[in-house]
Amino acid sequence: MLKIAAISDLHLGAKWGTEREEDSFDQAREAFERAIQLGAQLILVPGDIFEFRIPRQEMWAKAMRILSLPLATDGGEVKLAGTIDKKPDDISPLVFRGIPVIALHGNHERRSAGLVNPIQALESAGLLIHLHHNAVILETPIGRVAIHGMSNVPERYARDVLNTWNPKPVSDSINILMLHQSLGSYRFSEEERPTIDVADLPPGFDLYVCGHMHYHAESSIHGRPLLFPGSTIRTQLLPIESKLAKGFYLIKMNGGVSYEFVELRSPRDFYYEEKSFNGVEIPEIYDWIRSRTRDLLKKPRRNPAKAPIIRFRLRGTLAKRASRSELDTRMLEEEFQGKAILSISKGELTSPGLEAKIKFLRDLRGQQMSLEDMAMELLDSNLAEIGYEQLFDARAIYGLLTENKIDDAMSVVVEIVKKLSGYVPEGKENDNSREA
Ligand SMILES: [Mn+2]
Repeated sequence: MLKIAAISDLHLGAKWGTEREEDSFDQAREAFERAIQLGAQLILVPGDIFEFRIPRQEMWAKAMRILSLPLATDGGEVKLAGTIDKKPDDISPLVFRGIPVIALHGNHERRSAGLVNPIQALESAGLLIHLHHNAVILETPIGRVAIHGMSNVPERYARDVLNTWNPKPVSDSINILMLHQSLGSYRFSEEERPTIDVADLPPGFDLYVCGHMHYHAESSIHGRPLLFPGSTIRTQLLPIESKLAKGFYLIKMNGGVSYEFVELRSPRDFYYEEKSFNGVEIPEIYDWIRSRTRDLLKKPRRNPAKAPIIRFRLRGTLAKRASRSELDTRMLEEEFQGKAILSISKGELTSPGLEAKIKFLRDLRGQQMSLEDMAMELLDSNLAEIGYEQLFDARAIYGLLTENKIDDAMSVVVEIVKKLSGYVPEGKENDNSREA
């Protein structure tokens, strides 16, 4: 039997400089340690080991400690038997001293041709084998196993690149195909437009493993399993991530292929709360978030050692005079510091007054007016909004000002001010009107 761990999207260094900066490392370490404890003889990492294409030295140091764990474990059950389109000299013999790790670079690590990406740097250190449009053939206790890998390419080229590469299963071997792309409906986000569909994956492989998507999923294609291990860290805070555990796949090959999902214990608990308001005042939102957070904190926890993440997605409408910018999410975040990590999305809250104003501005722009006319329309609309009673003939004054007749405009204003203040020229004074 051969046991293979498929661990993906570790995103080491994600959330650096925040309360969550150790999370990616804690969870990656747990994944590697558990894979080793469970007897994995080979570890596959289909991309996004790092969050950044040029990680900080601090991240490198932590990452290399974790990635050296398999190397420091007694292995030697898997040997290199050959390569396809990969220079054997690129592979350090160190990789096979322990449990070999075979990795792709993901979209987070991708760099222009000619520049070294962090996965290639790790390969130089002998910590792993990097694949991109090539394959390694391994000698294992169950015979030969060929791992074929295509690292990440921009989605719009993915289909052409895959077709051009056109990987072929190696005969008399078990064949595994690894990618880091969105595949059809298995995509990283709704905005992505994948060009590869699951059905486009080339046939003849015994197992397909794909990184990039951040929640785990299992499917099949050409009658063989297709596994998406998902990320080990919470990054997107999608609703589905509040229901699915983080972890990795432990695959057993022995004639056939079987697998189980191993759940990690170190990820923070995650709650996703969505609420639609109707004409709500800002203090009511504060009260709701506070009481909901307190309720969630009373729930039994999977990981009591770390403060849970609570994402609030607020939608609907604010009260007429309220504005979204008045909603101080930072104040709430600080209020629960140490107890919960709040992530409050208010982008879908709208205020009716603001909406009307934006529509008005859009309409103005559509009318192709001169800048002056547009300014006048705006002034009229703003005056109407504050309930201005026609004391000034605003249009007349504005007209004078645009023609640079500042003195004329001033005398109109002075006349009105005189009237308002009850000013009467010298000599015509009336005693009663002077009391003020
Ligand atoms: Mn990723």
